[in-house]
Amino acid sequence: MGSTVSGSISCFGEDVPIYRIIKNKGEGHAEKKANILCGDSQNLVTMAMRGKIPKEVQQIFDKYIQNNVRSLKKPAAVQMLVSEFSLSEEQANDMFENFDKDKNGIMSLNEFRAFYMCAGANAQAIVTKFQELDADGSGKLDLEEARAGLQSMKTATGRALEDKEIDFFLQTTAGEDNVIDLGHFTNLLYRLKLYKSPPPPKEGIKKF
Ligand SMILES: [Ca+2]
Repeated sequence: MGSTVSGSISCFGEDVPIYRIIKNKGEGHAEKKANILCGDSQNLVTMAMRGKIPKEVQQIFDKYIQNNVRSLKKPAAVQMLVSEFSLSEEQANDMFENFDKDKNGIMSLNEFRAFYMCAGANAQAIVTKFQELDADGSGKLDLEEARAGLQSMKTATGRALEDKEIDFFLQTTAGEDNVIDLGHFTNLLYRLKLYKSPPPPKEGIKKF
């Protein structure tokens, strides 16, 4: 079983075969499984929320909490992202929306930890790359801009992505409106950093 799959995304230690996903797109189950493990941004955030809270994460967060409540309402969270990570208001807002996993308008410590893991000290570098790719300066990447970006990037093992891999990353990153904001882009870079898959086979991907 599954012996014909030769590409996978390594996501927090779990390998997800990507050709199965592409092949069966629309058939439901495989696609759904991919989304649970690795595919969409929100589930990536869930995964990044597991495990111990690093000390520096706690320390930054605690500067902004009030009355010992270990969560930040959106305005305080955005303020933190602006002050600590030199983001603009809009950028901080996109980050907040992306990492507010349960969409309750509050950033929990775990949600902040996910942000810290995916962006953290690299937030400015991510913004710079994002702006470089945002050719029309709209503040969002459309699929063409994002595709050009992916074509210029490398996997964790240092090779360029192939077209079908780029399609996969785009499909699983863009929001419903087919645009990629700074929050989605942060996830995309993080996934790429984890992506250690060998190149896909040139042809002859068999059916499952
Ligand atoms: Ca939340």
